[in-house]
Amino acid sequence: MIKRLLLFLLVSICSGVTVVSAGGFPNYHAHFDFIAWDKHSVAAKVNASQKWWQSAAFYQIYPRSFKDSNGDGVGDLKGIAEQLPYLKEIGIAATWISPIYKSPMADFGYDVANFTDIDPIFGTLDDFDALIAKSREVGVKIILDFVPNHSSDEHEWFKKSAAGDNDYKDFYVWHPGRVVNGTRLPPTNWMSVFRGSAWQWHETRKEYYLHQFLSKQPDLNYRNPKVRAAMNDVLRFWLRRGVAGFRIDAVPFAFEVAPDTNGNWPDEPRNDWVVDPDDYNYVKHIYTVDQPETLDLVYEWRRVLDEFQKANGGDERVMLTEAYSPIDVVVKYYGNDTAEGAQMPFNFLMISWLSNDSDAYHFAETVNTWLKNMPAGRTANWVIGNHDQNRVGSRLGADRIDMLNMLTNILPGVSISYYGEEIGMTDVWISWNDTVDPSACHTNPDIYERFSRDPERTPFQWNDAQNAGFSTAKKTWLPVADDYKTVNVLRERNDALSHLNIYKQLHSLRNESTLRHGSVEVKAVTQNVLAVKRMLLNDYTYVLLMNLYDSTEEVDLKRAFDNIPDEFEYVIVTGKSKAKRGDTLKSTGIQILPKEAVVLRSATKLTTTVGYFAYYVPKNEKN
Ligand SMILES: *[C@@H]1O[C@H](CO)[C@@H](O)[C@H](O)[C@H]1NC(C)=O
Ligand SMILES: *[C@@H]1O[C@H](CO)[C@@H](O)[C@H](O)[C@H]1NC(C)=O
Ligand SMILES: *[C@@H]1O[C@H](CO)[C@@H](O)[C@H](O)[C@H]1NC(C)=O
Ligand SMILES: *[C@@H]1O[C@H](CO)[C@@H](O)[C@H](O)[C@H]1NC(C)=O
Ligand SMILES: *[C@@H]1O[C@H](CO)[C@@H](O)[C@H](O)[C@H]1NC(C)=O
Ligand SMILES: *[C@@H]1O[C@H](CO)[C@@H](O)[C@H](O)[C@H]1NC(C)=O
Ligand SMILES: *[C@@H]1O[C@H](CO)[C@@H](O)[C@H](O)[C@H]1NC(C)=O
Ligand SMILES: CC(=O)N[C@H]1CO[C@H](CO)[C@@H](O)[C@@H]1O
Ligand SMILES: [Ca+2]
Ligand SMILES: [Ca+2]
Repeated sequence: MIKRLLLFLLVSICSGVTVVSAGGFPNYHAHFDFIAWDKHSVAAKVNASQKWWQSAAFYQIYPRSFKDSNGDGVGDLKGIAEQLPYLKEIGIAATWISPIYKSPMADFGYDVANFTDIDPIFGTLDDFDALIAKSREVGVKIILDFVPNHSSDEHEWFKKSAAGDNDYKDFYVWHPGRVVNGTRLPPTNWMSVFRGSAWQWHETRKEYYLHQFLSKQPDLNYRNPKVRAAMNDVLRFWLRRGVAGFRIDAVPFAFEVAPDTNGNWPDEPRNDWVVDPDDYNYVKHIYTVDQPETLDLVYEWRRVLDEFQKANGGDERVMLTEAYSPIDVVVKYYGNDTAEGAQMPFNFLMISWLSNDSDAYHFAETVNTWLKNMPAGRTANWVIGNHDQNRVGSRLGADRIDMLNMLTNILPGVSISYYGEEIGMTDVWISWNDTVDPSACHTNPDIYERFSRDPERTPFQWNDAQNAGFSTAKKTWLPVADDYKTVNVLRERNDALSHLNIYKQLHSLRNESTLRHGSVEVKAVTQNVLAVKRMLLNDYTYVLLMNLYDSTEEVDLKRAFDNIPDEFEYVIVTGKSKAKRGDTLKSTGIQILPKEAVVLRSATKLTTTVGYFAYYVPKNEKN
């Protein structure tokens, strides 16, 4: 998703928000279906047989930047295989890898020329098989990025479609265009996400084809059952090779509105506030995103995964779907009463709603909105960064990296990290000359920084050697951050309070039964302090406290929450704390220093369900 698009969607997302009252956490249990509030039979609700992914930690690898094994300055599959033990070390269950398919790289792999082959820059199918073998040995699952909306114009399907080959004629979205006053014009006013018309004239076929992204990325025609079958076969190809599932790219763009009986589409209405006629938001995207047919498609892919598992056994295969759509649309991707969808429709609220001046009320509202809107029996997920967003340390503050890692890992459900978040990597300024991201290169030196995604895609920082240990090349595909001598894995392993060690502590804590099965309550205890309470009957209570600002705050947990034990112990502290791990404290009069974040564990186990509120039950799904 390019940033411009995100900004627009933000407006529509934000307009529907209900604000959580400042006077305390409202009594939501009537709306929270997934949270069974039943104080008489709480214990019976703990179901220890969670599926492997339901409280797992996921990690996104941007393959060009993770590890280069052959010194050409670009990361590759052998590099990833070599470093899988690192992911195991930090507690990752599965990693999703941005596209590695054969591609002319007009959009760094999001323009696929062969969905069932590996691009030589990343290696070969044999290297992929070796990666899977290694992943089984190490115990970190591999998830691939699936790019269904479009192929490259260099894909065989497109070449055949353009040549009018009968079998492929309708694989893409074609139209002869409109003739107005003797001039040929595109069929509609639809816009490309990367500026300009979404229609490109094709000289051979003498028709326009649709491209919601670059003109080198023609949209596949999902109204053609042959296209759906061909893409289902792509999923099966990788399932047979051993992947644990797919992250699905740009889902909302899969369908456009159906054409009328004459084969024509309607124009989209104008957005009056946009004057630049090449801007994606010049029109309102009512016919080109979030069409209702998209849900069927997602459910169909899930059936492909489930059928494969039924036939071949093994752990449940998973789907993560990317959609920066309004929350009522996003949660539908989970499925409905009769059809299963994605186990993890990405929760982008922390990316879309939070800024560096968000206060604790705003944080609480962001978290609770997801919990409140998630359908019954589903599992939450928490994302703070990806390859399309400025890094979380740059967006929300470098001195808040630890507290944000704490938040995504103490909340119930799945945590998803973007490579580098665990060591505190921040955006790297990239000069116009070094800029390679097409969404920036299509602009000009004065404005490219607003569009560039290069700053969040720089090489991973392994150690303080040349190119941060990423590559032995003279020049890497993007420059390495200047801070690599201090921000790197090797140094942080040896520093007890480094970002990396705090991240590792969080990931071992996630396996505690309270954090896997316990209830959750999230609230602002003051304007600056966010608190997350996790509790489970017959087990320890955990509390995360994070002070977002530079004041020193005093917190009384007994006033903030019901049923709080008298004594706690610090289980995770950061470099901002005076307290040490293992220090004990009373639950009243807790001092929280500027930007301090701590995880506390009660000294005693919970024996009563008084105030037992917001019980989170990640139910197993139907088989
Ligand atoms: C836990 O889930 C499994 C699988 O769905 C089910 O068979 C079992 O009965 C559940 N146990 C409890 C205590 O609900
Ligand atoms: C795509 O790659 C596969 C290798 O998995 C190869 O067999 C096939 O011929 C390729 N398809 C095209 C259209 O090039
Ligand atoms: C077509 O020509 C007519 C008459 O000259 C003019 O009024 C109209 O605006 C033109 N339409 C377009 C789309 O240029
Ligand atoms: C679930 O979604 C499918 C596909 O959109 C639809 O056919 C079915 O009617 C839906 N079921 C319910 C209960 O809404
Ligand atoms: C947020 O970021 C802006 C721009 O970088 C900066 O001016 C501002 O001081 C920051 N605010 C906080 C609360 O850190
Ligand atoms: C960018 O490249 C141009 C042309 O190669 C060169 O003249 C200019 O000095 C370079 N600018 C920087 C900041 O490196
Ligand atoms: C998590 O806890 C279970 C038992 O509660 C144990 O079998 C498993 O090995 C633990 N996993 C990790 C990664 O510590
Ligand atoms: C949401 C989104 O745009 N994701 C990817 C979709 O495809 C485009 C074009 O290939 C990529 O640039 C995006 O990263
Ligand atoms: Ca390489
Ligand atoms: Ca499409």
